[in-house]
Amino acid sequence: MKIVSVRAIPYAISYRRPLHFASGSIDVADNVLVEVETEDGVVGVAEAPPRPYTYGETQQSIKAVIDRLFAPAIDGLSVLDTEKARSRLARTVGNPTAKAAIDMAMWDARGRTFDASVHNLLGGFVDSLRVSHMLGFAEPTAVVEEALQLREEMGITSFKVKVGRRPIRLDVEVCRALRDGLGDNTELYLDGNRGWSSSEAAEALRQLSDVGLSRVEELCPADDVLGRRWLVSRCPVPFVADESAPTPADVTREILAGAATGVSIKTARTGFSGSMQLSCLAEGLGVETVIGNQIDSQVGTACSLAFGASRESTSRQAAELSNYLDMSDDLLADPLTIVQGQMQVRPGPGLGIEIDRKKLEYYRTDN
Ligand code: MUC
Ligand code: MG
Repeated sequence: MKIVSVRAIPYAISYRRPLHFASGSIDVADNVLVEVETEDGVVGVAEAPPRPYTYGETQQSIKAVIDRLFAPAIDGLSVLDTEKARSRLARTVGNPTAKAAIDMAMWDARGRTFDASVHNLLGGFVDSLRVSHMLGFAEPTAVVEEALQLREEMGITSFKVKVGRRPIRLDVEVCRALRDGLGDNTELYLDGNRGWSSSEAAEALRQLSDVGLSRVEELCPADDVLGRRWLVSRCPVPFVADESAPTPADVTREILAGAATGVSIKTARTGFSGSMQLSCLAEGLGVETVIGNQIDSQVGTACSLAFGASRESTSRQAAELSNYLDMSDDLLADPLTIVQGQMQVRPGPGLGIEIDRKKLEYYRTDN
């Protein structure tokens, strides 16, 4: 079970259509596939998506920190030593997605070694999750068309709507059009990626009070300390902390300060070990969690799925699992599917996924 090699493989797969949101946009999945190999020849995989506008990482920085610091730090550990690995990686600040990918690849290798699924090793609560899809910025008719198509073809009935534009009317019109077009039996919630001020967000919530939103996320910056608390104290639905609370300390601070009343858990930034910590913390604090999407490929989505379905509290809400659908291709030999709005957990071993080696050779950018 001893780790003998850690490989960071950059690749690039374009999106068929870009996703635009208040803090940035994505038109290419320029991720880093991470492989952890043991002396027994077992290879665990996961991946790190660079999000410079959220975490300061780039594809080059992820590869460099893994090659230079993280691979030597965990060389020789067992794949069971995830806590030792976490402690050694924590000596380097930042780099959350690089750290998370190593943790998850170790878990995948652990599952493969014991012929057990990661999902079961983590708790194995349910076998599938309800899927929620993120809708990026576009004209109201185009957003409604996209949502209707996803509902008709895949049965998706939960949508996170990206907001945070100025003037707020642009987003209010999209939300109204969605509710009119989809009717009452479809979940809608918002994510502002810190785009509005607290007063703009309050005004948007006032204008949308009859639209039936189930929750909202990062409508204004957490650094707008008093404005954010003021907004959250007036918010009639859970206010989710996403990029403002990526660590247990951040979550504790934001929730106890009244700056959020829910937490987004993204395996892409906290891996399985850190996501477990966050989930237990949120349960202890008594706040709801949602499995978020770091605009993941199918590799990242398989990780979110394995974790989200493993615990009771994380499986209650629809999980953001579907934005890989906008990619022009992916790396899995056996693609993920969404049927009747649900995604089924892969039985394993490990994450239950295999990388298509020909595709990896084609899309990798380091050869
Ligand atoms: C989200 O929930 O904020 C936007 C950028 C990113 O990396 O993830 C998102 C989705
Ligand atoms: Mg978010």
